[in-house]
Amino acid sequence: MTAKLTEEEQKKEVEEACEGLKSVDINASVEPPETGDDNKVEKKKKKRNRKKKGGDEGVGGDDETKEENNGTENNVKDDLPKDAQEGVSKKKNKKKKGGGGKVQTDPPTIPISELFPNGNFPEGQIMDHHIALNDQKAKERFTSEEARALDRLQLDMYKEVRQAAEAHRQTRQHIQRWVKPGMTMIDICQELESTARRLIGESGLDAGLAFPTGCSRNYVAAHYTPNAGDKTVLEYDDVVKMDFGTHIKGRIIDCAWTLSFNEKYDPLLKAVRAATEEGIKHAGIDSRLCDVGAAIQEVMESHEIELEGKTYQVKSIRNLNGHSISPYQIHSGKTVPIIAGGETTRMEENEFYAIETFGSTGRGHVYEDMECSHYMKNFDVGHVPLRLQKSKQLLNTINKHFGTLAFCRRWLDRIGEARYLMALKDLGEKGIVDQYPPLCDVKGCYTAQYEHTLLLRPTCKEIISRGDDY
Ligand SMILES: [Co+2]
Repeated sequence: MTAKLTEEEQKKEVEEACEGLKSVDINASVEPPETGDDNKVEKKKKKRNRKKKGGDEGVGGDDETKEENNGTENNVKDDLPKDAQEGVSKKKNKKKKGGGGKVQTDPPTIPISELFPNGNFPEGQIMDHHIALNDQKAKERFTSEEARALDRLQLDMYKEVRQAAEAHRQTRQHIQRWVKPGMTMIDICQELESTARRLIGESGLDAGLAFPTGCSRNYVAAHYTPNAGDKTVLEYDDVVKMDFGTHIKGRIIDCAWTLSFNEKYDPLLKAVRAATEEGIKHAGIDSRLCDVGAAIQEVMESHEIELEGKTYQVKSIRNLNGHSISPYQIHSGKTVPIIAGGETTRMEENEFYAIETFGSTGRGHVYEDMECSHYMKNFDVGHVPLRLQKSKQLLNTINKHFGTLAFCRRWLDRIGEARYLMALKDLGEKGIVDQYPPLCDVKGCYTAQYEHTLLLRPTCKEIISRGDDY
């Protein structure tokens, strides 16, 4: 999930979008679904898998690319064809036992807590904080005994968010194997959400989905999920941003990938994936947000894609960004730009960040359009007395089921709410519940997204949501 546009931004975007609309011609031909699986995958040559334990970093060229394996599947990494990945994940499932835990089924049905009964959920990818090579002081700080002690104190919290991450990984990898063109977006969301609910062990506000399943297609970059009655079908030529969240006790994993079947979009996906990796690399305690944004844009915009004979430079979508995350608060104050010129504010120890980047073949900015599906209580609004009975009742329901986490209309439907649109509007006008309509670039263009959640631990950064898929 990404940030809401401010009113000013929104106005500007609409004006700009209207003034300079260039129609982009595309042929959305639909191809038979059976060809949908054989995605070509580029080989990464520079992959190195140096195993490393503990926080004692050696000296050397690019410290940040070092990674520690979490003992499960991260050594397989991302450069296998889809079919091969399937084989890998089946093998992986067999060895994925945590102290006598159960073995996952295919499709996955067993809660992560039962796979790892000792609570030792897989650690994410471990990287060094981004520091200048000659900054010996910073290096010592991250390896000090004090830093290690602080790190150990937070193990219980690490376990919660790692459990959420494992539920995310297993859910998304199931969806990646299962999803096919021709399915409706509602079917896809229901499969994803019911799987995630089981794996996370949904339980009130203590464990569950952190926000609705974004499945924004093509020129829609974010915040689309179908409402009831939406008949939209996934097409072979679609480029879909699959963005969903899990949480344990409010510790949120916000993580997204781009789903496509037609190989012609691979250069776009590759650009955005590389840009997100660049953002991850530049994140760290004391990193300036503006430097992360500049590095992301540099990588993103060094890529091109040719579609129907026309070459596009991939653009960073300039009014979308990553963000810091706090308990039960998906966007907690700091934004991580994906273009140069951002704020000089620095990242700090113990912060969680969603590093997400969006690339586009369109104008490279988005505006709000189409029917709204995503909503969320304003985190900072306290108790507000309400007169309308229906608004009161709806707010009680929201408080009970979602608290300050984002939700969608389908989720109100499934807990038995009906005829709530007026009340939702009322809560919106009173500033209690904010709307998050779909965010769109120009019609006809294509947008892609990759996103990971990371934690700036005292000793290292942990890419908690990392998997062997991305
Ligand atoms: Co996000």
